[in-house]
Amino acid sequence: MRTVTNLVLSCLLACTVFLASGKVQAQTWQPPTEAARCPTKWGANDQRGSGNHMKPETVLHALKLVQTGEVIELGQVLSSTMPFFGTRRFDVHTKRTFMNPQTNRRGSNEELVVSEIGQVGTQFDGFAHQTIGDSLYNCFKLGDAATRNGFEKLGVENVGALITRGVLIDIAALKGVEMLPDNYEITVQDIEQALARQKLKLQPGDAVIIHTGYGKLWGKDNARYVKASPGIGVAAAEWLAKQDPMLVGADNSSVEISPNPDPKLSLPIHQIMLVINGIHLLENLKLDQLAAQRVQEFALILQPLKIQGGTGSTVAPIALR
Ligand code: UVW
Repeated sequence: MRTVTNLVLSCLLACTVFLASGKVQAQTWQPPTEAARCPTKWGANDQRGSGNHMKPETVLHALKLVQTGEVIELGQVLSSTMPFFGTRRFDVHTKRTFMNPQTNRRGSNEELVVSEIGQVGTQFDGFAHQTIGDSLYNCFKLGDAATRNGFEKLGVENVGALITRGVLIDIAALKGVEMLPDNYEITVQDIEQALARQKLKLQPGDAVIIHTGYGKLWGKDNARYVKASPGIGVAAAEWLAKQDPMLVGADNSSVEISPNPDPKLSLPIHQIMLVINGIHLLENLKLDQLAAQRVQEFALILQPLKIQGGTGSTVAPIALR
């Protein structure tokens, strides 16, 4: 009964919004209530979400795809000249050579990096990264999880190594372009057509990697790269979440279409994936080589930095084939 009431309430909220003008305007998406999304399918108090797919069988299944031994790097180089979202930064201050006084003349070099290390470069989003109001994945409350020293729940240090089958879904190739237009919304039909064209089917636990071509702008037109981007819309995200992946990644800043075509929404796919379904996101991937060589099925390997209580981590994933 409670579920039916929630459904009706969500629908009423989702379907209509009354504007000051008195006109009714369709609203495209509304976050579900806590009762409708918690506990998640992984169980009350679960903090691993799609990371629960990591099992020895998952690793062996992925490694069966390794035929040539070729390693393709999917991480962008970290530098102060990469595109940044908002006030994020990455500054390297080289601490110049310290020459030790001993007779063997051992010189020592190191650097101080000033950065928002969880959320720059090719980055992995953990579940502490996003909320719906004051509520995180599995309805953990911000007030119970967040401290000045990091998150006591859902911290990225708990994710560990992820090794799984990676599937490149090449939407740019499907459309016959090098790069999708800035505000192109990737639809369910696009994904289904691309998979059919590539003769591939998604499996639970996959790393779903979407090639938009937008990564071509990285380091060349940073302003354009962060201003907008083609990516999956709400319908495609909900469809992908039903396929039960370990993560969804792309060669753009936020995986999703940005800004959202509905101006009332701010990055709803972040909420759909991270908060509602507990599926990790992988942003700013370097996919040019995978796409050029048509490597569409491979073993994906990554491990987020063990930042205690962190919301995410810069990462350097690799594809093995
Ligand atoms: C964007 O930068 C748009 O997303 P995130 O906060 O996940 O990095």
